[in-house]
Amino acid sequence: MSRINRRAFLGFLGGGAAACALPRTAWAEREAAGTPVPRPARDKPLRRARGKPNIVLIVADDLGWNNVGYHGGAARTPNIDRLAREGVELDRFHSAPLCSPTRAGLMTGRHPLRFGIGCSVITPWRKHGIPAEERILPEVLARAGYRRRGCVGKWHLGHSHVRYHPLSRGFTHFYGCYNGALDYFTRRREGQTDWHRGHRPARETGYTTHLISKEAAAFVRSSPADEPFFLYVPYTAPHSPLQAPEKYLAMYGELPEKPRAYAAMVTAMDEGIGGILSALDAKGVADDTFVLFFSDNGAGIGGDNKPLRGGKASVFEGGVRVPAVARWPNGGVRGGGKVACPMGFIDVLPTLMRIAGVADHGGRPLDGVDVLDAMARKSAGPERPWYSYVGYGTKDQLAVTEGEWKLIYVGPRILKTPDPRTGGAVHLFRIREDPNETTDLADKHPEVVRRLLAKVKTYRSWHGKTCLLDETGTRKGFQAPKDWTLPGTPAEALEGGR
Ligand SMILES: [Ca+2]
Repeated sequence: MSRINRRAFLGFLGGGAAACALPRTAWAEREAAGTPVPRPARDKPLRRARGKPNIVLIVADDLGWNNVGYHGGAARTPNIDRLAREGVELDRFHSAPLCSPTRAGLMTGRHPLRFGIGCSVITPWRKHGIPAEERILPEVLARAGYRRRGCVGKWHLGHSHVRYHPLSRGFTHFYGCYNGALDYFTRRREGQTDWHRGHRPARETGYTTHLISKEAAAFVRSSPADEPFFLYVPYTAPHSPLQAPEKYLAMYGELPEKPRAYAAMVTAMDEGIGGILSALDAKGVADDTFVLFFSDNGAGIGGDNKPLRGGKASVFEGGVRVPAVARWPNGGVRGGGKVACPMGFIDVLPTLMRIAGVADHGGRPLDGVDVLDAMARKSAGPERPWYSYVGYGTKDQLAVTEGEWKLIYVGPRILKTPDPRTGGAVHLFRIREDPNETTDLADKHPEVVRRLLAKVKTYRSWHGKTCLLDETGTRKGFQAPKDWTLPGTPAEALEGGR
C-alpha cells in the first residue's frame, strides 16, 4: 500500500474543502413531477486506484445508543471504544429507524423513500430491492478504481431475483445472508438456510458473528498490498434472535436474561471488529484506512437507548440517533473527542466519493453531502434540514430537525390528513437543549409547527408513487426457495444492466 503523503492529502482536500455541496432540492420537484430519469450506464472499471485509502464500513444491526462502552453501557466494547479514542465519536449521527431503509440510504446517498424502501424492511416474502436506476456505493467506488469490493454479512436489500444480489450490484465478493433475523447457529430463515458465498449456498458450522468476523479479517489479509480495497461488514448482531455462545453469556451473568444475551452478542461483535482492526495493523495499513462504524437503527428488545426517547422503528431520537465512530489518521480523522455536526447514513456515499476522489457518481442527484471536513474538525459541517421517516402499516412517522427545532408527526398518512395537528400527534422539541425529547413545545410555538409540518409534508411527497412493499408479497402462503437460492442466473442479472 502506498501511503498518501501530506502534500497529496492537502492537495485533494483543496478541491472541495471550502464548503459542502448542498442537496439539489430542485431534484425533489423534478422527481415528484414524474420527470423521467435516464438509467445510468454501466461503468467499466477505471485504472486501479493507487495512493487512495482503504475503506472499511462496519454496520451493527439494532445497536442502541447506550450499548457501547464509551457511552457507559453494560456491554464491554473495547475495540469500538478504541476506534472512538483513536478516531472521533460522531455524536449526532442518524440512521433511518429500520434495517433496509438505512442500508438503502447508505448505498445510494439518497433518501430511501424516493425509491420505495423508506417505509419498512424487505421481509422474506417481499419482492422488491434497490431499483436498477439507483447507482450504489460499490459501483461508485469501482469508478474510483477500487477493484476489490467486499460485502460480508447481511445484505437485506432485495432477494427475490439474482438481479438484486450484491454481486449484481457492484460487489466483487459476497459472503453472508440475504435476510434479517436468522438463527445465529443454523442460519435458517423461513425454514431454509440463508448463508452464501457468492451466489452459492454455503454450509458452515458455528456462530454467525464469528463467521462474519473471520471472513472480514481474511478479506483484509488477502488484499494485495499495492492497491486499496473497500470492505463493507454489515453484522447481523445484536438483532434478535438473542443468541450467543456460552463464553460471552458468562461475561454478563449479573444481567437479566435478555439484556444479558444482548450484551453478549455485542461483545462478540466487538471482538470481531477487533480482529478486523488487528488485520489492518498487521498489514501496516491502519493509518491509511478510513474506518466507519455505526448502527443501522436504535435498539429493540434487550438493548438500551437511554437516555434517548424511543427505540427501533421510531423517529424519536432513540430510533435514529445511533452510536457512530470514524477513524482515518492520515486523513485527519483522529485524536479522540466528539464531532457535534449532525450527519448520517445518506452522507456516507458522498463522503466516500470525496475520500476516493470521485467527482461524479453517475447516478441520480444525491440527498446526502460530504461531511469529511466535519469529521476531521476542519469545518462546522453543513446546515440543512434532517429528515426521518418510517411508514409501515397505515401510519406515517415523520421528523425534521432544523436548527434548534425538531418536529415529529405520528398519525395517518400525512398527505391524506387535512390537518395533521388534529389528525395525528405532533411534537416539537428544542433538540439541542433537550436531546432526550422530554419537553413538548408544540402548543407554545404554533408558527414553528406550521412551518415544519409544511416541510415534512413536502419531504413525504418525494415518496415514489408506490411504497412498493404493500404490493410485493405477503407472508400468507410464502415458501422460501430451497437454500434461499435466488431465481435467475448471474449472467441474466448482468445482461439486465445490473
Ligand atoms: Ca436494524
